[in-house]
Amino acid sequence: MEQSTFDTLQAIGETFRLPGKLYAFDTIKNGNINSTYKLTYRDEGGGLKSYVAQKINTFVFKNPEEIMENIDRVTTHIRERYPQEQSLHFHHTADGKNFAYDADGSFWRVMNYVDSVTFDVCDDPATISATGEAFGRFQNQLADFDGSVLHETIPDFHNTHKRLDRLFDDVAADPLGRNAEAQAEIEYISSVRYRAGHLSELYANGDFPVRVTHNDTKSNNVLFDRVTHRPLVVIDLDTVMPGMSVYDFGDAVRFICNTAAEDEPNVRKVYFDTSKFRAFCYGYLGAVKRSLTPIEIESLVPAAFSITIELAARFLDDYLTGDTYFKVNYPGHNLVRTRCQLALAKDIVKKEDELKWIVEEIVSEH
Ligand code: GN1
Ligand code: MG
Repeated sequence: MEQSTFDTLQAIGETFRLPGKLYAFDTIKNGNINSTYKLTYRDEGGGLKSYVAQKINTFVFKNPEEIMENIDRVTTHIRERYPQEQSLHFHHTADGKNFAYDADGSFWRVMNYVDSVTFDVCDDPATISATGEAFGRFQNQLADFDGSVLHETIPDFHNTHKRLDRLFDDVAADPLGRNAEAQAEIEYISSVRYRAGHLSELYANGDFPVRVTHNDTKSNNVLFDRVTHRPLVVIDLDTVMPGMSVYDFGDAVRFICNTAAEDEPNVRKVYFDTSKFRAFCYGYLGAVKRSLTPIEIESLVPAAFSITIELAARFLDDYLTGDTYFKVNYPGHNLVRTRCQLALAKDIVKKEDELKWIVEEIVSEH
C-alpha cells in the first residue's frame, strides 16, 4: 500500500530528528516546482512548534545535493555577516546532512517555520516598497560573497537567448502538434526574439557585472512580519547563482506590478501597474542604487521586459512539449500562463518611457 502523506512526513521528521510528535500538516501551495508542507509538532509538554518540509523536484533540480551545499554557503555567509537578522535554519540528519532521501528515493529538506505572512498579490505601496528593500538588501548581503564557489544548479537558468533558441527548436519539432493552439504567441515571441535576448547576450560577452543573484524574486519569496509588515527574510534560495542584478529586479517587478495573477486567464485584466513599479523602485533602488553601475541602471526596465518574455517562452515551451516542468492545475494552464505574461510584456513596452523616467527620478534623488 502507498504510504499516506502523513506517514511520509512523519518518517521525514524522524530522519531529521524533530522533537515531539507530528500533530498536523498543511500543504503550502505557492511554488510551481517543489512540494512544500508545514508540519506542526507537539512536544511532551503540549507545546506546538512548526517546521517546513520540502520535497525537491529532481526533474528540475538534477543535482539537489548541490543546491543544499549552495544554500548552506549562502546562509552561513549571511548569518556571519548579519547575525542580528533572521535567517533560514535547516535541520540535519544523524549523519550531519541537511537533506535526506525517503523510502521512494525522493529528496527532502526541513527548515524551521518562520511565523510570517507572504503576499501573492500586494496592493499596499509600503509593503511593495519593503519587498524592493528586501531584495535590494539581499543583493547587498551577497555583494562580498564569492559566487565562484556556487554550483550552477540549473545551467543557463536565465540565459534568455538560449531559452528562446530552445523554444524555437521545439516549435520547429512541434512534438505534440500543439503549435496550432499558440500561433499568435509564437509569432509575437518571434518578433521580439532579438530584443528579449539582448541583455543575456551582453552578459555572456562580459559587459555586465557578475553578481550573486537570487533568480526567483517573486514577492512571495519574502517573508513578512504578520503585524508590522516589515520584511523578515528572503526565502527560496534554490537558484542562487552568479547572474545579472537587473534580472532579479526585472523578475520582481514582473510579478509584483502585474494587476492580475501570474496565470490570469482573462488577459484584459493584465496590466503593468506603474504606481506599484514606483513603490518597488523606491525600496529596491534605495537599498542598492549606490552599488549599481550605469549599464545596470539603464537596463532595469529592459530587464523587466526580457525576463517576462523569457518566462512566457518557458511556459510556452513546456506547453508545446507536454507540461513536464511546471506543475499544471488544468490542461492548457501553461498556455494561459504564457498569454498572461505576453499581455504583461506588451504593456511594459507601452509604458517603457514612463517606467524609465520613474527609475531616473528615483536614482537622481539624494
Ligand atoms: C518557478 O516554483 P517557483 O514558484 O519557486 C520557477 C521560476 C519561475 C516561477 C514562475 C526553478 O518558481 O523560475 O519564475 O516558477 N523556478 C524554477 O512562477 O524553474
Ligand atoms: Mg522558486
